[in-house]
Amino acid sequence: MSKQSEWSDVTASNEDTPSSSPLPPLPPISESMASLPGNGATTGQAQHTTALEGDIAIAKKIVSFSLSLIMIASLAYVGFVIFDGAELTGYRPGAAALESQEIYDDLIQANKVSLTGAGVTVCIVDSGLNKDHQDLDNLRVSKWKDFVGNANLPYDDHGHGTSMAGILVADGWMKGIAPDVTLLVAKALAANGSGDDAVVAEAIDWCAENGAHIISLSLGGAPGLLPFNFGAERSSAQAAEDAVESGIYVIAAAGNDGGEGDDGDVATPCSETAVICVGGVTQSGTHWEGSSVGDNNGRLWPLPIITPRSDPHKKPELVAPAESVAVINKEGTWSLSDGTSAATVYVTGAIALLLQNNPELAANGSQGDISSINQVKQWIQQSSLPKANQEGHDDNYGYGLLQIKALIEAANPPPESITAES
Ligand SMILES: [Ca+2]
Ligand SMILES: [Ca+2]
Repeated sequence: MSKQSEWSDVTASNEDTPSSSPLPPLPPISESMASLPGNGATTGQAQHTTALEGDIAIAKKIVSFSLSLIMIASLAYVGFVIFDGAELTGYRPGAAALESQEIYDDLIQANKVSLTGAGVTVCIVDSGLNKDHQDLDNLRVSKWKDFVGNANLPYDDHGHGTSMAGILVADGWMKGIAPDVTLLVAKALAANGSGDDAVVAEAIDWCAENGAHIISLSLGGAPGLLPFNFGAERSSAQAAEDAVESGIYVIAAAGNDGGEGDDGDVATPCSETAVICVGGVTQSGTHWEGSSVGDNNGRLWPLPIITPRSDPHKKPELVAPAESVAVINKEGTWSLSDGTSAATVYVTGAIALLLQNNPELAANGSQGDISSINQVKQWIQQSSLPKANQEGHDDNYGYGLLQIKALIEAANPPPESITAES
């Protein structure tokens, strides 16, 4: 409801438009994905709005960056039903999902640390959460807020949020990266997987107000076209900046418009300086072709103006699993999913493990500040694994592939007497 009226506020700002005119229909998800620059045609839009109005509408639209909308026929990956004697005790994922989990855990060193994220509070802003999955049997959601429908109990009418949460906290066939975190869930994306930028901003603020150490954003929108905010509404970029200024880690997706159709930079809000922006890799560790490129030497045209970026804030900062990632789904089974959405949650999990090991790096209420985040980003730069022959930052591959053990070691160097011998 609120989303429709926000949408109409943008397009009805022309005073010639009678206030009683019907709202433009909300595009189905396939269309709003397609309307992201680089993802295809924007047929139809030009009939209703001027080019600038259309651009503004796009800039105010946030979508979940995952192709899990078209999750590979989940039933094919259920595998088989488990019988204990004659009794049905559950289902298990198919071989492809289990194999994918193992490959990626190995690739990012998730299997080389024994931390679980205990004591760390993570807030996921997405389409919600369906807790009924058997891999979430032990999950307790600490706080839930529905910015779309105002429901008191968690639900997920899209599925993206459930799949993303599973990468972090599943504890069954799927093993989340940090299953013991304290979980906050904000539903800001609607049943079609998209939402309004101002609503996402509200959700980010809620995460910060409710004690999040880390805010995980598997979503994004086209970069703002002008160097100021449209209207009086708060943007997700502003909310993310305020969160990092207070020492809260914000992890966000680079976007899935990689390749020829790329708009030339990562999405908002991951484009914000101190936000950690995550691109994607395949199971062989190569750049996933759908993962967005970062513009790090800056540009004046086309808008938006991008100022050159410097270490350790070049975009994307790093890459993580993004192709055929094994996820739980809201139907209660398992799927394989593509997208920088998934990659984002892997990095969220890694930072949660780091903060469990080094709680002094986490914001403590209002005590935190951005210096810890800048420090951790330097460690990300140092510890991530570059691709072959990579020198420095790569616009597609970032500083390299997430290496969880190496990241924690970078933050905890051995005593000097030992390093002196080596
Ligand atoms: Ca892009
Ligand atoms: Ca450039």
